[in-house]
Amino acid sequence: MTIRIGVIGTGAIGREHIERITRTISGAEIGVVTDIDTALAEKAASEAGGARIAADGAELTGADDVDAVMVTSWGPTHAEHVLGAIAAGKPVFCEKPLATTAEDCLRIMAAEQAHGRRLVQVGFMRRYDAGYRELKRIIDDGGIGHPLMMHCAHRNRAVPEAYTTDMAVLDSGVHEIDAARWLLSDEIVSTQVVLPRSTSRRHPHLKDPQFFLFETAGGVRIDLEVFVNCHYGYDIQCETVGETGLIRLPDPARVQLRGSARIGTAIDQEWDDRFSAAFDTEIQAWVDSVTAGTATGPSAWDGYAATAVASATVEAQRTGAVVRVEMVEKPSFYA
Ligand code: NAD
Ligand code: ISE
Repeated sequence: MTIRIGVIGTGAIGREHIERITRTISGAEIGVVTDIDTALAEKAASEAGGARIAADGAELTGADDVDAVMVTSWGPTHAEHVLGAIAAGKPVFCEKPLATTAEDCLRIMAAEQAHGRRLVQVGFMRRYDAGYRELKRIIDDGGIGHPLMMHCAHRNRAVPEAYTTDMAVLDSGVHEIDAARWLLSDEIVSTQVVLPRSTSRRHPHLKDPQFFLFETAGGVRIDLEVFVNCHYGYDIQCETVGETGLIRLPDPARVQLRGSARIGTAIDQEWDDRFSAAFDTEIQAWVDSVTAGTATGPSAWDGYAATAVASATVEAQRTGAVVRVEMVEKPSFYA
């Protein structure tokens, strides 16, 4: 059986996912696409081998020739499209964030629970990266004893002028928020922001880099550096210190070059190079789960928790205070 996927939003990541569904993974094809930019929709439709173009997200989610929906539009539009897919009873993969407010995430969770079975997967692809998976396995197996501290860094080479100070957590750091919750099987309960001197290489309105300090319900402390104009490449670090050991996310395997009196390896330049294999695994797992009829990946609860922590962190950026993360109790539906 081939799943016919409808894609809402054919910008950067939408087109990458369309390409991997068309060329790399099995069990699915792109049936329909839509974008408010019709030229982009047309380009994507042709790259997908002649997909149909829907007028908008509402038409696409309700269409008979769409079995499952992929939402890769701008964050503020995600809730509307995910709710549309749930109303149509269709599985939906939504790129991060699930929604830009915790209230919208709660509306999505309520709709999914009313439907009676899980339909939503959120695009936290770190969970499909081989290195992160090994960290998770070792922590779960007790390989470092009880985790005590986690040190993370999220560095982008550069960002466009439209990137704002709050995006350091809403757009970038949200990946580490999800990864930390998942690795530690714990929820983040408080958040704080510390601002070092800013780099001269940023756009003037932006505070960059930033430090975030999180605390989990179990008492683990997590520090996260987000530095989105680090200049040298795309660099993701994660180290967890436990009672009996320490584990560190490996850098991607690269051939070592010796020459000119130096030893060196290449550094990825962009997120889609660093995580291309994880994206392939993620989307294949989603397609397989749609075929099997059982959602398996990061859930609407995970999307809600990440948005709740990220929103509290934006408040911490604004106020300079340590902010408690307000979350509802986890419904048994998401156990
Ligand atoms: P983008 O601006 O390149 O593409 C978004 C597209 O959505 C645009 O073409 C825009 O015209 C279209 N669009 C916006 N609102 C729409 C609507 N209501 N209906 C139809 N089309 C609409 O952005 P992007 O970089 O592709 O990011 C898209 C989403 O993917 C964001 O939520 C972003 O956070 C997420 N993302 C995730 C990762 C990751 O590492 N997992 C990486 C990049 C982007
Ligand atoms: C982007 O939206 C992503 O999700 C990337 O994974 C991240 O590294 C980048 O900082 C974000 O802007």
